[in-house]
Amino acid sequence: MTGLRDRLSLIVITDPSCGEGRAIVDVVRAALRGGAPSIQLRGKDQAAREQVELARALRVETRAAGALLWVNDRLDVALAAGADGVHLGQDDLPVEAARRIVPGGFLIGISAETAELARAAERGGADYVGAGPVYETGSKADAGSAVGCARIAQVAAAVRIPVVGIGGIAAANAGEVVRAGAAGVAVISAVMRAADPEAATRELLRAATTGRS
Ligand code: TZP
Ligand code: MG
Repeated sequence: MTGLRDRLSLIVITDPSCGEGRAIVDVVRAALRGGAPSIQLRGKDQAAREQVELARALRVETRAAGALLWVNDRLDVALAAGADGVHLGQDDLPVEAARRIVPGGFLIGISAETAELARAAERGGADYVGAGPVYETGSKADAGSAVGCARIAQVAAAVRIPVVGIGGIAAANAGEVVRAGAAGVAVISAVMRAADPEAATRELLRAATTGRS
């Protein structure tokens, strides 16, 4: 597993409400044991100070496992913690602006729910686009309605950079998202709220990579 496309086959996204009083770092450790190639720190209600501390802890774990570490929204936190990349939404820093202040090789993912937004992200220098919500999700209040696999196919056909599907994805439907053209899937609840995050990660990875071939 070396190329970016492979490393985007599964992005496990953290959520502070990861269930049953578990610490995020412990759930991430389990996901890494299950083979997660990418971890994204998403701490919507966490202060920068708390995020940077957590990001540093996750940096240690991801480096040991050979996985990529991404930070959602906060480029400052990503850079301060030595993450591999940042994931930006349409209301965050524009990708062109972010590019001006990151070191060479730093990765930038952009949320783009339409083919047009995906093309703009690619033109601006994004390394991948995240598209969704593919299915209904309870994990993001303002996620909007499900766009379905047909939209994933449209977005994937519009750009050359990898597309990652997000929203309501679990082992049972990850394969169809990848067959529609996604390089991989990003999940919160399917791992963060799983009784056994290691096994859940392994299953998701199997489903996502089987969907490819
Ligand atoms: N962006 C679009 S849907 C979503 C985000 C962050 C939430 C994904 O969470 P889940 O639990 O995998 O549906
Ligand atoms: Mg965002």
